[in-house]
Amino acid sequence: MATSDSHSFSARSMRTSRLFGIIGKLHLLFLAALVMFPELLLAQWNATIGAQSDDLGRQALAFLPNEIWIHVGESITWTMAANEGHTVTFLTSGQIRPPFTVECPGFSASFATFDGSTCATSGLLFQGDKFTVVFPGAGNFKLVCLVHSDMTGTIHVLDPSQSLPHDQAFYDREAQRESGDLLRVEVTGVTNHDHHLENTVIAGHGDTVATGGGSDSLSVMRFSDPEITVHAGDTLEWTTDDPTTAHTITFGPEPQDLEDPSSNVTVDADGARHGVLNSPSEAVHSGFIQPAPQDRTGLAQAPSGVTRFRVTFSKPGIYPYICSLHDVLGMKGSVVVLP
Ligand SMILES: [Cu+2]
Repeated sequence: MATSDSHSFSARSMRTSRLFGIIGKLHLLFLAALVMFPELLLAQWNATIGAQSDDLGRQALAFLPNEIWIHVGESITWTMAANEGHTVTFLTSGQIRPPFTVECPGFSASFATFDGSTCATSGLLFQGDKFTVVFPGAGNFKLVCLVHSDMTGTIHVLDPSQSLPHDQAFYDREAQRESGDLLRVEVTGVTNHDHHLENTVIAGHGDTVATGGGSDSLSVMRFSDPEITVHAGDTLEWTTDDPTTAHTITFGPEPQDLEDPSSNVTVDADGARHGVLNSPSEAVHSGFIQPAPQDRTGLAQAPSGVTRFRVTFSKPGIYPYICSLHDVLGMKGSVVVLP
């Protein structure tokens, strides 16, 4: 017993000393490489993605900051700071924007290289996730989130002969300032008291803010009147006031297909979707309620968005509902239907 123990101990210590020898040589090789190729000591920049209020209801949909100047060969690591999912995506010039579920060719887990020739994207990132992109060539590159169309930025990759205008401390301060400004944006109509119409709920509010690097937006992931009372036979209308973010009004279990309305939804003459519920156990799903995207000269115009969903309640009861995209952020409500 004792013999085999001491034998395995000496074998282990020999292996350990050999391992240290190898590490020592690698260390020397690394130092030699730094002397010969000083560009290996390149700066590594940091930025954050998203910011949110403590109750998760206010989501800053933004790269913070959304404009960064770096040198060729350097990298930027983005860290997710919000529960709403985002992507870090660099499309090639003129590339058709793909849905975030499709990703672009070159999809990477936590690291990508982008020089403008092949698109690079992360998958859907959540709170705490990190994604690093290395930029081996000079250029001015547009940064986008494939989930949120008003969430863009610019990375200026300069030749080492050019001086950089800012340091990391500046970007850290800028990220703080921009996220604070976004989360404090005053959004009108957040409470239903601002609305003169009866039986209406605002399903999401938002605002878009521009910077020199691109655009940021704020979305309030809440229903304006989360507990509303109506009478049997009444029709309640949900309207979105968010310029970009989609929401749903979903009674019953969350469907597989979130984008399209459930088969029991009809379309009113004015284009609004409409469902009828005869008991709290029935299900109806609005599909995405979202305004039309901004149009661009020279391209086919986008169709009008579907921004309203109506539900007629024929029987009394308590009808809970969610936004199936943002229920995890607390976007839920209920309708109390009195006789
Ligand atoms: Cu929502």
